[in-house]
Amino acid sequence: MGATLLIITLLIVLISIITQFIRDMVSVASLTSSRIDLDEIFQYSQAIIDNKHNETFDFINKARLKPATNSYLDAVFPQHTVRHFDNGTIVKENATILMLCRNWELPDVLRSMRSLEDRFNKDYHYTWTFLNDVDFTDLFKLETTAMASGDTQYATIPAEDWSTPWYINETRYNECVKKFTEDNIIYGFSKSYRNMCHFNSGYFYKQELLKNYDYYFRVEPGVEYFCDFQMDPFRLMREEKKKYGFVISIIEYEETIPTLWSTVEDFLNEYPDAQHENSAVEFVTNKEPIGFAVLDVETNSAYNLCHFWSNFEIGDLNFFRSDVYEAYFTYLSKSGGFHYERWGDAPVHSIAAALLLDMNEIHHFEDIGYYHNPFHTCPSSNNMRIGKRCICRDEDEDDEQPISDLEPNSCLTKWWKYGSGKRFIREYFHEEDYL
Ligand SMILES: Nc1nc2c(ncn2[C@@H]2O[C@H](COP(=O)(O)OP(=O)(O)OP(=O)(O)O)[C@@H](O)[C@H]2O)c(=O)[nH]1
Ligand SMILES: [Mg+2]
Repeated sequence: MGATLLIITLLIVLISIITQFIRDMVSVASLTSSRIDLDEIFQYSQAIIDNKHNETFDFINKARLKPATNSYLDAVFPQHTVRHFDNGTIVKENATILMLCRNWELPDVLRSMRSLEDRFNKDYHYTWTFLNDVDFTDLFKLETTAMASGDTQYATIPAEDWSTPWYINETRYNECVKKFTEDNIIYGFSKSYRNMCHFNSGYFYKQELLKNYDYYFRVEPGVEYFCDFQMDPFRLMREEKKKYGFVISIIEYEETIPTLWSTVEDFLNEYPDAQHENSAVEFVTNKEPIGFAVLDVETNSAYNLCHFWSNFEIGDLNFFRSDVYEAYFTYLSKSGGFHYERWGDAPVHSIAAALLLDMNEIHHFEDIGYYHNPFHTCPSSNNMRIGKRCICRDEDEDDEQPISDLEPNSCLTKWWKYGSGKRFIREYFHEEDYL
């Protein structure tokens, strides 16, 4: 009897050990397969999307924005960056990464480089071009060369491309700077900031080092890219015939540009053919609030203050080199507004892009997560965030001022409605290359 009981107990223990073992094996197997199976990750992310109330879709429906193909469900993300090879050599575009900066910004320069190299350039090795109004130090060159995965090149900007133009009246200039300083207008006190904006508006693309390139990717010190690129944005620019690319669009401080729009109107009167027949003029002039994201813009001109935040730009240098852009810049510069006021290169580039280009030549890189103090943006689709391994900033961080693309200070909804519409992720990944 005792022996039978012992045998039964042993059997039960044995069975439970075997059951546990089988359970463990099954869970290890599923864990292993989920680690290697991207499909499962995306099914999981899809479930999140399906279950979650999707405010973006609701918003688009409410606002009745332009219809577009909803291809979120079909998005496929490559495990690795998709690159073109020709005889074993990577095919790159005729492009460079461009940074205007100062020697003392070196730590932040390196931070930006590290981020962009990790997320994009380590797979391509595009050359970094550095510009400065004074000579770069040996230390700057040494450390940035070490950080770059490709070549680096450095230039000192010629004094005539940086300094105050001859047609600016020195006395009036000083008075204006004083007034802007007293009025506490952002960067109103700074002449070097004005030089920088003037240079970025009309001289960067004329620099010797850029002369042979078609595309540039503007980078500033201290920025961060949140997601793997997984594709070459320069290639997208060329293949899709894009001339200006942005990630964030917000409203400008009106007090920095009191006469910018009226000067643009004067320019258009003088050059009536300058404006493109399919321009995005509505994007920069329409003041109607859209949906629940009420943009409360009361301005003193027809300009609604929307601009592309130009610390991030991927652009076609040939657009800036065009006769029409040159005429536009020269007209604005001669009016004196860069100096007597404090026009930023952001509204100047943006108005040019919105008026002089076909709206379809402007591209919103909605798949690039990006931070430049104090704003940041991240792809709105969970699927995309996971697929591109984004590490987005926490929207609740109270020392930051997050820019959700549907916040009132964002102009993105205007871009969706009056620009070239909302794009969907399927367009970014050149699926035909790896499906
Ligand atoms: N070489 C040089 N670069 C400058 C100068 N002023 C600004 N820059 C660069 O021009 C770009 C824009 O200047 P920022 O100071 O970042 O201007 P911002 O982005 O409007 O403002 P914050 O980033 O908020 O300070 C950055 O890449 C700077 O490094 C200057 O006097 N000399
Ligand atoms: Mg900056």
